[in-house]
Amino acid sequence: MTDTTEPSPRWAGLSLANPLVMGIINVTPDSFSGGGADPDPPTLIEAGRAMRAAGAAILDVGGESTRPGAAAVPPEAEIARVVPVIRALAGDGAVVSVDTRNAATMRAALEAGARIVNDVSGLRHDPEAAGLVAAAGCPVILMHMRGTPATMNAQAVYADLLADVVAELAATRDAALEAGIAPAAIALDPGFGFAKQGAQNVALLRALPAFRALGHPVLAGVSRKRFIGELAGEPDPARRDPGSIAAALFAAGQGAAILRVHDVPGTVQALRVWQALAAS
Ligand code: PMM
Repeated sequence: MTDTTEPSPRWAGLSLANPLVMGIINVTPDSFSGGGADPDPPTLIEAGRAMRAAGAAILDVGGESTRPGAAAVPPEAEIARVVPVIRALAGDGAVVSVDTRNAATMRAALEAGARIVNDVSGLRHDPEAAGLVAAAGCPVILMHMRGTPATMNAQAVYADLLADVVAELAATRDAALEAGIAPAAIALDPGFGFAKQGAQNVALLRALPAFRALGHPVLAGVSRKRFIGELAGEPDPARRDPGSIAAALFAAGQGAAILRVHDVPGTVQALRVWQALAAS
């Protein structure tokens, strides 16, 4: 009998046959979402282990808050925050991504065992970042935003929202390719909440297939974001997990390959039930 099944696509060595859950570990005292209120490394390492046990395929470790209006953190401070956590989790065998805009932090994180770079600036913030990722040959997540976390809210004005964001993200991707990064290493992210206001996030989430059409796995990071709070009528970010899970399932239905979330057990359980019900 001929096997007609296509091999499932892979990214970062992970099968994309089913949506992957990425657990958020913020080693910051000031994350907007409340997920990183305690920057104590042993606590965060335990939290990361629990996320992995609950089904997270990737652990995303960041040391700089990117909430609207946040001030930049110097790379030395960022490295001191993330490296102990990355070293411990990667030492367990976890697939760890480092959430940073700084080449020095990327380098230190990769040396500590991180396997993926997640850059909210799409490798545009630090002129050395693209070359570093190309030389490392590691997978990279390129996110769309305008400006910096300090300035992005004022830049959420688009002539044609979807066309503009897709074109700007495609240009970011093209710059990465020109720097020598392999197409298969790249995942793309529309950047929910980054230079986008409430309804713009909803429109982009509904239009996720237009991002998939760029030819890379798509990551959706909607967890606890302000637009979830607006849709749910929930001002407290730490109480937005049910709404975040609803949005994550919707993103999965729109073809998102990776879901970046705070509530790993809740999202994994919801995905399992949704997939079992949808299976024919
Ligand atoms: N959001 C935040 C930080 N890093 N990275 C990617 N790729 N996509 C995102 O949407 C994203 C990110 C901000 O959220 P947090 O403070 O809860 O981590």
